[in-house]
Amino acid sequence: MVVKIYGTSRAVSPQRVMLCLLEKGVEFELDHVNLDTMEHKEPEYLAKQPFGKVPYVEDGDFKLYESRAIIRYYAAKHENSGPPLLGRTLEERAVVDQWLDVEAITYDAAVFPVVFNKVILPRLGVPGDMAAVQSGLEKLEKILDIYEQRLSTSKYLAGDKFTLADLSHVPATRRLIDDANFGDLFAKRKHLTAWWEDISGRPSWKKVLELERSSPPPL
Ligand SMILES: N[C@@H](CCC(=O)N[C@@H](CS)C(=O)NCC(=O)O)C(=O)O
Repeated sequence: MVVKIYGTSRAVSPQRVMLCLLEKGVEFELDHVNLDTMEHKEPEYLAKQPFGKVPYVEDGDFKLYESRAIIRYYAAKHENSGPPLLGRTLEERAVVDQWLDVEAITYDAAVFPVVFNKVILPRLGVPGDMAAVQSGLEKLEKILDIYEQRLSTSKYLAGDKFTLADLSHVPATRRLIDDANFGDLFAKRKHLTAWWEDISGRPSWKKVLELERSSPPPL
């Protein structure tokens, strides 16, 4: 059964799901949802994803939204193919969950206003709120100091293996570094830099970038 992902290969949250499926070797197809024409707020799409966000997936009769719930599901469903993205023991899994929550609740909350105001709004011809960018950057400095400390004693966030905890960071971090041009935040922290080079160098992420390049413009 081919997994159907509703969304766009240019958006961060669908990219998180594609990245996980590529790591696991799960076949998927993208059903393009045009965010520019607000297709995600149309009744037909809201009937699938009532919050009007992408991604939303259909896997036969099974339907799911929220990108982190989706990656947890597929990492568990395909635990024995591809890399073990959840951890093996109860404790390893708990640490993966801890860092997944840090990503969702703390990291993303700081990165999002930076990328939204510095990149997304200006692309739409709307001036971004530079105070929100500044505030996000100040929060990120503190957050990334903690990451640097963690990564000085651990190759990956949840231990010595690449897991969902690392994977979940990739799409938004790429926007922060490459699109918003805040690579300095990483460059000045050597362990963070090594981690980013490692996780963004994985073939799965290169494939997501290829899919992004071949997707219908814009967003
Ligand atoms: N927590 C949700 C966030 C989904 C989300 O915000 N998706 C963005 C694209 S990355 C979106 O749909 N934006 C359009 C909108 O919010 O109107 C998830 O992880 O799936």
